[in-house]
Amino acid sequence: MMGDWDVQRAASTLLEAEHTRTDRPPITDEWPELDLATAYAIQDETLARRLARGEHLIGVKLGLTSRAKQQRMGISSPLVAWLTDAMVLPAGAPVPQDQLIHPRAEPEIVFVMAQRLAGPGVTAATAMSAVGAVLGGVEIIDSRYTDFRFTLPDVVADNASSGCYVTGPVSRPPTILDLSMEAVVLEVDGEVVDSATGGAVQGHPAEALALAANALAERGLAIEAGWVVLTGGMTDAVFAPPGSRLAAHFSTLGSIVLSGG
Ligand code: OOG
Ligand code: MG
Repeated sequence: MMGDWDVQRAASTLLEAEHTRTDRPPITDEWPELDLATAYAIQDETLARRLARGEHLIGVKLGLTSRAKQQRMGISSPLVAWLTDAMVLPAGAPVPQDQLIHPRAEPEIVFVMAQRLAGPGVTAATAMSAVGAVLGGVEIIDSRYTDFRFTLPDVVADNASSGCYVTGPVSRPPTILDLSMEAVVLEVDGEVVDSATGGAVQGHPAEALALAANALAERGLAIEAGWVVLTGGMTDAVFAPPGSRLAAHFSTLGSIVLSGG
């Protein structure tokens, strides 16, 4: 059985699970030798297939950049994954439950790039100088794996549990904010369930951006001008069931209110 797995089959399996909204066991249960380089090849193959069906590449997302996320998932290493235009949730739209398996919501700091950013050797300071705007965001993650149980290669192959994301109403130039101090309070049905500051994300979200640029450079890639970068969940993710009402209140980047559908 396990000898049957390869990049093509894994990509087909994950995209099919997404399309049919059917969760499944981690691929490494059957393919324990799956390594990180092969997992990124699977991620890239799923991107190629998304683009072949007409989606457009619009940026990257980081995953597992905060201790809250790393502890929950039991994985201490950050990762990068792809964003396409099909993953954009318009402001005010409910969580698209009919397209997702078991969505969870997490607040993130979002960058829009003014300039191309290519590693290696990118620091937080050089990363920040390539940013055009900063926004608050909420990512709706949706693992294809049952109960969000996975290893690092599994979640890399699964495009870091990508679902969709919404950005907030306020866009600021990066220079006027101390992003390590930017706070977010996460509410479900009017009750505060979690809070964090930007410092939770690798000490500063710009560190996460630098990390992404340097990680992509190892694969001969760069962060392009105009791209969106989700820097990773600041808090643990919360379930977003139908009928719930989620809110992420940022200290200077405004509030995002989201109906669970
Ligand atoms: C992996 C996705 C991680 C983040 O911001 O940490 C991610 C997961 O938690 O399922 O998007
Ligand atoms: Mg995320």
